[in-house]
Amino acid sequence: MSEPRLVEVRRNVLKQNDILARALRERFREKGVFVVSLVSSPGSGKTTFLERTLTELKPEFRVAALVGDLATENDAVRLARSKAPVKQITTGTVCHLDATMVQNALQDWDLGQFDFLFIENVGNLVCPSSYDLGENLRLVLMSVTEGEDKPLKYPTIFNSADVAVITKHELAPAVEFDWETARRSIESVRPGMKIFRLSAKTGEGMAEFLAFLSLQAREHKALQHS
Ligand SMILES: Nc1nc2c(ncn2[C@@H]2O[C@H](COP(=O)(O)OP(=O)(O)OP(=O)(O)O)[C@@H](O)[C@H]2O)c(=O)[nH]1
Ligand SMILES: [Mg+2]
Repeated sequence: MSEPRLVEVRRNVLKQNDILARALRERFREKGVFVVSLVSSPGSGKTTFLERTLTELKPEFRVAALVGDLATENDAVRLARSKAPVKQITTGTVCHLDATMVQNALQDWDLGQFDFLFIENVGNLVCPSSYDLGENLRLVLMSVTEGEDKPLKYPTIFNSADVAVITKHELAPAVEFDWETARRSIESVRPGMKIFRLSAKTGEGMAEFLAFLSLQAREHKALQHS
């Protein structure tokens, strides 16, 4: 395919995705579910963080999760330990989730039963950035073991997200992670972006994040009823 033709095909695909994502967002609004997606490079700790989030929210909120990977049901099995409803989306060769995959996965779920729906994207710092999934909040995770400059090298994913979460915080001293440099990297691509530092292993920083999330969901609901 020639270059202009490729660009045109890609534009049409993205346009279709945006139309469907808009419909999904409207459906989420009608059903009163707050939808949070997670993007990051492979292995940053999305599933570990999400399993802990589901487990900690579950006594108070009705939660569910979708998780995307090219292959295996491994992450769905891990997330299901929280006892929340979980569905794996296997994308085959595709390096991101899209709105159609999310819509199909939700077909037999009554969204009115949930307060929060989480969507863990395929681990990739490039592909997921262009695909709106109809979510209300997008989190970009970055682990301390990846280095402080990832936001500078992959600005698009940080620009497509609302909040940054620095994971594996308890490992920071071992890998000489420089928090101030990381903060400046994020700030330079996304000024004012809210950043959390936490460890899903030790639980440090989780309470602050969960309080923020509940507040976001409450404010979102209040806005819709005003
Ligand atoms: N020390 C430490 N290890 C962590 C933490 N969070 C995750 N890990 C480890 O990091 C590895 C990858 O974690 P996952 O949760 O599978 O990462 P992921 O982002 O879901 O990976 P993909 O779905 O493959 O992209 C696992 O060995 C986890 O045990 C943390 O807070 N501290
Ligand atoms: Mg995972």
